[in-house]
Amino acid sequence: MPKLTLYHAIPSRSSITRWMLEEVGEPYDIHLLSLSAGDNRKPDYLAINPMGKVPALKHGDVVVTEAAAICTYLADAFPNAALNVPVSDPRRGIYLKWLFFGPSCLEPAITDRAFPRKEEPRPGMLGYGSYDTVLDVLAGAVGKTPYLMGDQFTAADVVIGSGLRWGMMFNLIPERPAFTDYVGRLSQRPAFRRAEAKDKELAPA
Ligand SMILES: N[C@@H](CCC(=O)N[C@@H](CS)C(=O)NCC(=O)O)C(=O)O
Repeated sequence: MPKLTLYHAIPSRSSITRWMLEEVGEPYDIHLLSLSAGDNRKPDYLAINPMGKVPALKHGDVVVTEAAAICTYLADAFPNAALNVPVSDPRRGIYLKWLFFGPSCLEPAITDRAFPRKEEPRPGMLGYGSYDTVLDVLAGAVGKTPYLMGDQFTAADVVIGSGLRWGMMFNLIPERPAFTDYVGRLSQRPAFRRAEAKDKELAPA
């Protein structure tokens, strides 16, 4: 079985993938980096991820970067965990939509909120359109069923749930009942709680 290693920093977006690894339930190693010490800009790490960003995942000889891609990859690589929607399933398209919605719509909408631009861009030029549209679309999706894919919890919930949780934590997303219920439900998952506890143990003092 090829070894899994997560290049991780606490706190950071790599916690999304730590949670995903806990959901998958396969053994993995952590390679902890200190962003404040600049470990992510050192040549040995740039050889793993030339972007100098965490997370990165090594699985045998394969290196995957970008949190949402790592979640997608893990869900497909370990189908027994039932965290993916297989290619043969017509629901795969919707599943992929949510996986991409995280980094292409939700995250930029949040970061633009945190760091407003000097000039208001035309909504047509923004991949996410408008902050309000992103939130309305998400509220409609997470308010109807327990998870984005209905009763099935998937990698898409790890990606979208992490974004919503982070946004609400920093008051960049309003605490609409649909969001607090959804994130509350996800936060009760044993894998999420394990990931948080393990990060707490490892976190630099
Ligand atoms: N698009 C990347 C973003 C990753 C990212 O920005 N990670 C931050 C930590 S939250 C980082 O590595 N920052 C260190 C730096 O840029 O020097 C992903 O989704 O994985």
